[in-house]
Amino acid sequence: MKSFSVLVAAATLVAKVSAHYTWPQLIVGGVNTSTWQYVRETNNWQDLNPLTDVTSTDVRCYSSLESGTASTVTVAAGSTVGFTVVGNPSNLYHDGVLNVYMAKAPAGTDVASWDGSGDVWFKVYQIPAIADGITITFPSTGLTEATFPIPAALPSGQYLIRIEHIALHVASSFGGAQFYIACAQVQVTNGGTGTPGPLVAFPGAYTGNEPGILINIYYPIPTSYVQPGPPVWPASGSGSPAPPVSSTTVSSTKASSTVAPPTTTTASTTTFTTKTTTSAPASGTGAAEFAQCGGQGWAGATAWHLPQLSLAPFTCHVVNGMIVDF
Ligand SMILES: [Cu+2]
Repeated sequence: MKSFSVLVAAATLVAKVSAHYTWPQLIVGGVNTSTWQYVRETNNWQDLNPLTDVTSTDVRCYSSLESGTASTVTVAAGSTVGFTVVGNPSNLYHDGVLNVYMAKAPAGTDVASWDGSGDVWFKVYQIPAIADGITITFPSTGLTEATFPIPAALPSGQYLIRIEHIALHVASSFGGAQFYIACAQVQVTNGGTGTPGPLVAFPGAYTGNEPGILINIYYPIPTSYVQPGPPVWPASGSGSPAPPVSSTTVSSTKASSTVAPPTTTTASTTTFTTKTTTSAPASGTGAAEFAQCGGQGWAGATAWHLPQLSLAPFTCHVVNGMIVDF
């Protein structure tokens, strides 16, 4: 109980910390470009809050409240680009999954003034969760950036690149999943002759009831995971992490160099602490929202959560020894 008192005291001190994130910088040629230079400034550029309504037009680029002054940068088909995470802390610290979509601006339309409407979006990259029947893990958790190839077969032209991290730590009720979204504007050169697809619309691609969006990732532990959205285009060797069972069929060096999620960019400045004490949930006291973090039923290695006892909208995390993101 002594450690529980310390826990509450620490929580009180930092209860106002907003611990979310966004994607302000495009990575081109291995270099971070300036904040909101090629990425459309998102509504959450200041508060970092997620989008939770997948039927909103903002599920497209999350930029309805901003002025849309981003420039368009030239990138070659087949080259690697990415987005840098900025937040508090600056990494994808929520357990979740990642998708990257692209959409081609209609002929004659400047991508800088295009809204991305219609069935125009195709997926080029994803980092799903991995459920092996015993545990579920989230390879995107902790990344400070997400990089991926522009498909070599992609025709030249102007495109939006839409990245999303779908945080699933409180996704067990409808609307609980948190979408961290941004769109960049690119001019693709040296393109191929492929036909991207399947094509989806935003909003439209998700209802919020998908098994990979409306999901309790803690209890019972999911024995499988279905990544939201269409399959990655092109179908193979395009940047989607290969399931372990099929990795032996991926034999080309090109494929093996592009299928794995980045491993060299995991968070190095943030220490997630595993809860080691156990406290019964408090009831009828002001500590209830903290007591939900008592550790019962959760033994995760990177953070601790108790969504089955969650007092929405409170969730529990320990970052650098402090509790954040209530
Ligand atoms: Cu958050």
